[in-house]
Amino acid sequence: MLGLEKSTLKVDGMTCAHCTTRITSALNELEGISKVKTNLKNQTVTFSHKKETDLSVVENKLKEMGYKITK
Ligand SMILES: [Cu+2]
Repeated sequence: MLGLEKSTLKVDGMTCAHCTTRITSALNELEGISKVKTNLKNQTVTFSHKKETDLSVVENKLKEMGYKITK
């Protein structure tokens, strides 16, 4: 889709397939966040969003779920 940006966050504490499934569905529910993909090996989460989307909603959601953003 036009005008979408892609961001990747490094997430600490993502240890198994259960975590990745949980994170993927939780972030996909967030307003303005789409195409969430997790990479367990690299401990990253990648997603698409509009330029103006405030990414702190993603960071806060992950923190709330007990994960840490390491950048
Ligand atoms: Cu897990």
